[in-house]
Amino acid sequence: MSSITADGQATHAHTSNEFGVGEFITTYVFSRDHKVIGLQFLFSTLLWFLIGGLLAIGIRWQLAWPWSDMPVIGPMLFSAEGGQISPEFYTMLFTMHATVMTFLVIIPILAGAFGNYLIPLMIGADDMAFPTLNMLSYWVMWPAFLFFGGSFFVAGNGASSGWTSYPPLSSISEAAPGSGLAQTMWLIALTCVGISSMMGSVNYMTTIIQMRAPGMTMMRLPMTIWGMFITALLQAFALPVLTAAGFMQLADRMFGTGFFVPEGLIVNNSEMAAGGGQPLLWQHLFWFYSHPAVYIMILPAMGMVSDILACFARKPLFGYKPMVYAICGIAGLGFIVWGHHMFVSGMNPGLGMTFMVATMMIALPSAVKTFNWLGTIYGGKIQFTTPMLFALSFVLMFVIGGLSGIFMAATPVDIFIHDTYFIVAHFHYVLFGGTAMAVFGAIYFWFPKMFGRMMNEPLGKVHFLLTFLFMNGTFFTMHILGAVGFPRRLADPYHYETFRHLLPMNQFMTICAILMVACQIFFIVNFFYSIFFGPKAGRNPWHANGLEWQAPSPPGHGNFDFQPIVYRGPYEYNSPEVDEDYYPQTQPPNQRGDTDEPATMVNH
Ligand code: HEM
Ligand SMILES: [Cu+2]
Repeated sequence: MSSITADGQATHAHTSNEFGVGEFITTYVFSRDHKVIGLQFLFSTLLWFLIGGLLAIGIRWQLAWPWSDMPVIGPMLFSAEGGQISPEFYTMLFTMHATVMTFLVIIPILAGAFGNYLIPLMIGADDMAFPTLNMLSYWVMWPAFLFFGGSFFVAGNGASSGWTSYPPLSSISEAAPGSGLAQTMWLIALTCVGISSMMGSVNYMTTIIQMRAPGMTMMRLPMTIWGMFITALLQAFALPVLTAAGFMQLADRMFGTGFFVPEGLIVNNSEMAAGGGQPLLWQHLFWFYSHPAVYIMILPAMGMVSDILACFARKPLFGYKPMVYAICGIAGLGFIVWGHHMFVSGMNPGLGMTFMVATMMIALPSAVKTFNWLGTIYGGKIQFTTPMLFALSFVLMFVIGGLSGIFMAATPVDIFIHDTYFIVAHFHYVLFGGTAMAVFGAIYFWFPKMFGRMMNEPLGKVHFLLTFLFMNGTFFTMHILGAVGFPRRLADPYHYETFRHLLPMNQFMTICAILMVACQIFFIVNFFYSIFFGPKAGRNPWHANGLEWQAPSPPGHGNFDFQPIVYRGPYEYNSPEVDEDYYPQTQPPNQRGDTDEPATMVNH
């Protein structure tokens, strides 16, 4: 399966006349090669990123220019209303925006794209432990793509009970226009995402435990791999709960069970048949998954940022072991704080207090990570490359998002700011300012490995600068709105006189948001141009230490053209033992010299 010829080319390479349709399908479509699967995830999720971004513009349009014709799309969709967004459509927009971003972009781009691409390469394996399962984990995403995508074309134009899918709106088909078939399709799609992630996580855990190259001890793993490993554990333990809960909600809708439907509920003047259930039970089950899920959405990003920071500060990562323990601490605590999403659900104040304290404790390992990143760059010879700029902004934005989290964790404060734009500000700082910026950085960083060519630096910097500016213009303002109580998930907050003076601020944010989406053109052009015409990269263009940089760019089938043997951790930059300012993990000790050629000698 993974034989390699001497020049590092995959044995699968054939001349074009030998290359049949069947071969094309097994190589590029139903491929079992982790790199192809990783790229499949990358391209799919980037496409959904664009769709999710456009949905967000729809939301922002309504908040800036409420009840005015939406250009182009408005007349197409709502000719009867003269091109206005309807309240139901607005509800669908924020539901599907969040759904797409969470389940089709952030989670699969981190675990699916980067997890797949990087894990075997960074630990020195030729592929994943279960290549077929890996292939399935991508292809099970397709029913999810089709069901989520198809739900736009049925009654309601898409599910509309929020990405949190709270009952009774989500459990009763008659509750709202989007509660019918669209909601059923949403639940089926979610189940597929769940199954895909579970297959992925089993594979990642096994691969990281079993397939590491000789010498690659757990404490020599790059932070990216630690992030992916702990994320896989989180997925394995939290996801079954959500998937089961999704089935229960489907059963409530399709088979008349009453898990989440309360007794005596009256909808459209008729009493619901099934009852005796608990809407709050859904909230518990949902957040028991979805709080750990926010760490699924950031731990791999933290890992990738650690690797990028160390590489471009040309310094060892500050406090490797505390960083590993901090990831474990965040993940462990992540399981006992879900109740902070339910402070205003009428829970026992004693319980609220417990959740509050537990949540605040997460700030400790988070701070350990932040200080260690600062320690890493402190005094370093910083190279301000595009990936480095994105990684630095991750740290900055994560600090803002983490601090607003502590405000919300305090129950008395949260009672005031719950369901306001403050919450929206918080999670966009961690998810867009944090994870999405890290993902951009990671794309610029590993692009040369993936495609064998470099991306354009000046274009990358323009992309960074504009995204960073407009991102803050859009999301920072949300804190201010939230602090005065501006509600989230409402099609027309200006219905209330108190919020009318906030309209200009909202218009500012919408303009920033439109510009933020628009400036992604710099990324799109750079990305596709560089795939074909970028300057050739060589094996190790950044002079980094990780194993992936010793493989050919792009690596052939089976990854390495030599057996990698690991002598040290990945962060030995500026080591006194060698002349260069980097010291690859595979370079045998005492062997000075050209590291462009992979080290094949073993001398213990
Ligand atoms: C220091 C760490 C953090 C703390 C203390 C914290 C705290 C909180 C609290 C208390 C809430 C609930 C607020 C409410 O609904 O009234 C919340 C919501 C949220 N947090 Fe965090 N958080 C932290 C980090 C993160 C991270 C790293 C992410 C994602 C990567 C994240 C994503 C979210 C999301 C998506 C929501 C809103 C969910 C929704 O209602 O739709 N948080 N956070
Ligand atoms: Cu949470």
